[in-house]
Amino acid sequence: MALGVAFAVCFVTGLLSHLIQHPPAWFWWPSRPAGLYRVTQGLHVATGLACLPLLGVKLWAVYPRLFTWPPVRTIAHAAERAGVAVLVAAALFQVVSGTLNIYHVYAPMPFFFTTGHYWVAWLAIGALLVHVGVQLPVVRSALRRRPAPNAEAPDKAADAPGATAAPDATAAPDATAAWGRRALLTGVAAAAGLITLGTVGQTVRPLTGVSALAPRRPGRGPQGLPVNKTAAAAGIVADPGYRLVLGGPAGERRLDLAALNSLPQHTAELPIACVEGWSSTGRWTGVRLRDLVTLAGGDPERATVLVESLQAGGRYRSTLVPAVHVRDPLTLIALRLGGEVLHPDHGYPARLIAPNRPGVLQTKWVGRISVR
Ligand SMILES: Nc1nc2c(c(=O)[nH]1)N[C@H]1C(S)=C(S)[C@@H](COP(=O)(O)O)O[C@H]1N2
Ligand SMILES: [Mo]
Repeated sequence: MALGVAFAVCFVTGLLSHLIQHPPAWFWWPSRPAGLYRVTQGLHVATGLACLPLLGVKLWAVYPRLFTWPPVRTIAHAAERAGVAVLVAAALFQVVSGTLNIYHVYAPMPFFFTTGHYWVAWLAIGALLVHVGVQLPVVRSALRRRPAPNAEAPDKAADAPGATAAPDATAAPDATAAWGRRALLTGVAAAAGLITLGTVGQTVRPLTGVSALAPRRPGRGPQGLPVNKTAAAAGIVADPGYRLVLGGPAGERRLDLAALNSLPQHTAELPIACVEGWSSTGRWTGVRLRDLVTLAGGDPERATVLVESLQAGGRYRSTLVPAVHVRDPLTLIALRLGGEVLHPDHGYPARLIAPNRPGVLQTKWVGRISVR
């Protein structure tokens, strides 16, 4: 049950993250609450990590059944076993690839992580639905049946005076029998709890101190924020001749830093919430994107905006900002973080910061803004 719940939450939050990054025409994602994505993606990574021990124990518990003889009895049995094979392979692929991704270990993944992780999620959830459907009668009777007092811990029951340690011939071969239900459940709950506590501090700030396994820590990094891509890695060198190119219905204009600083400045407390599950709040100051839209001759209530980085390549060099986020007064082209001029690794001279968006869409080193 715990594995099923964790898997379902992980699937739904992952799908949501995918839709926000690749929105189809029918999809709409609000700009408020500002920290919602931080919660949904935090849940995605936390439930995914909790699946490591849950899935491990599930596989260990059913392990003998994966190797029954004869392997196939009927055509229906063969189809069911093929479904289970897909489920096991896809589920393992998801938890392993997701974990490798948050620790930035890409060597064992000779494919683009995001694409693989997205498509195999559909395989896993499809195979899971088929599996649960096929096993529904078993699930139903198991949930209805109240365990007999002694069924809780077979080894204890065997020690009780007068009890005979006769093996239960009706029970399916099941590795959990050797352990006792309670010991097993306590063990897996402890493992899942430790993994969660050990990592969730990457986004739940009060737990940062106990999260020894967290790949990133909020508050840690230049100007108190973690950095994924440094300026050096992106090939960005500070250019004293910097001009922000602003294009729109009123034509194209170039704004140097003095011009940007002379526009009305606003401050917003907003998190960077990375798809990898870490997040950290900053106090950003800069120009409202909607003010730049007005300056470019666009309609700040309806315009969408393409934001492009000075970075020459890379998957995250540009983003399309939908109208809800453009019109939100919290959406800034930030020039400062915590009152200081942006650190080069945080996107100096200017970066996009918008409420309720994944980190990958918070473009750094902004060079061009096109109002549509
Ligand atoms: N131009 C550009 N902007 C970018 C990226 C990038 O690779 N290139 N990485 C993004 C990602 S994945 C995240 S999580 C945030 C991280 O911001 P930080 O490194 O300033 O904390 O920046 C985003 N902005
Ligand atoms: Mo990210």
